[in-house]
Amino acid sequence: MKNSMQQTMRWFGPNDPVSLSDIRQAGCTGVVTALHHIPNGEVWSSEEILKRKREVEEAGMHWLVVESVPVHEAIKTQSAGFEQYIENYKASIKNLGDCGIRIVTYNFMPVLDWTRTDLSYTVADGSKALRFEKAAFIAFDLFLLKRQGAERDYTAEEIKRAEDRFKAMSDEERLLLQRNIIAGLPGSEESFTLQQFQEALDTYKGIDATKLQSHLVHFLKEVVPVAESAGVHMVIHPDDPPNAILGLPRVVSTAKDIEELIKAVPSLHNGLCFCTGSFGVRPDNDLPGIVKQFGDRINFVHLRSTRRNENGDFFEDNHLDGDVDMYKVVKALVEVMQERQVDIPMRPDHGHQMLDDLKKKTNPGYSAIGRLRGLAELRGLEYGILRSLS
Ligand code: DNO
Repeated sequence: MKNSMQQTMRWFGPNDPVSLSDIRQAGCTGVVTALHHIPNGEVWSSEEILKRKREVEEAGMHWLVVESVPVHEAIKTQSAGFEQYIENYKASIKNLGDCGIRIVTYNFMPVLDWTRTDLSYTVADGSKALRFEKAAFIAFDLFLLKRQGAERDYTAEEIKRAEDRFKAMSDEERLLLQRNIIAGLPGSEESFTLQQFQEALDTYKGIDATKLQSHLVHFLKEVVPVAESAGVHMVIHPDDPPNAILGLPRVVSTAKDIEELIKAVPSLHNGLCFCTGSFGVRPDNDLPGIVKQFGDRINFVHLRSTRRNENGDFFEDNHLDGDVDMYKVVKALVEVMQERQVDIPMRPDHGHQMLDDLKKKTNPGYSAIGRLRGLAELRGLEYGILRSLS
């Protein structure tokens, strides 16, 4: 038997409009979930973990990956109380390991988890996708947030485009843009008003990329040994989008960034959540190359494809379209799995809102049918690659 990707979907817990039974019917054997009801920074008790684990198992699947145990902002900025938050994090990891959950995803993005400007961008076939439009994002920064010194981050041409874009927006469109950026996308643990958002940005004053990276390395040096003895693989999720925004530093956007983290903490339990959607936005990221380079420590995979244009905008295309060469990526992953003799969990990351889901209230990116389509296409792609090996 050849090793192959374990097919999973993300489940946001009992309030998710997509049920465990839906996920099972999509052909998944695994579930990716988190205890979203536990406030960021508190310890996940074994009792709560086991309760969720049982729920998933009763639906005929396994809880394969935690996405995410969130890293408290105090840890990223090393501000008051951060040592205690690291201790709490260690306790959660130990409890997860004790309960048999072996893969934990997290990110180290300041303030915001993933960021988009448009959550219902209609593509040519009539389905709706998520999009990051640079001019709209700059318009938010300059004219809604009015961040001090923001104009220094952009070219005159970018500012002009943002001005024109802003002028053409109605009040409702401006409000919606603001909400899309700061009200929290599914899975992110924070949600802000404009004022709170500015205050959160201010906590990064004086923290550049070098400093943020040293905070991340400190966190890893503390947590990875605990993960190792608990039998847990930590996998960091790359920045989305993979470049600096709003004057905030970014430290997990390229192969070089990952290399530095590994150099600082070489344990194989310091691993990578390989997300083609995040890395793929940068043309200078060689995705199959990243799989080959870090194959020994990729323990979770997010597959999705973005399509970018020359203005720095991108939208989430169909899983096999867009700028990501999904064939080469999956082929490289298949090779890594045969070499390591492991099955790596994969989830179709996001999907278009389509068919019946267009009439429903869905979590942006996480509707059932779009992800089902993505998973089905990826499953077929991997199947073909595996068959061609024998
Ligand atoms: C977006 C997700 C991210 C991811 C976190 C990991 O859809 O890929 O929210 O879960 O960044 O910590």
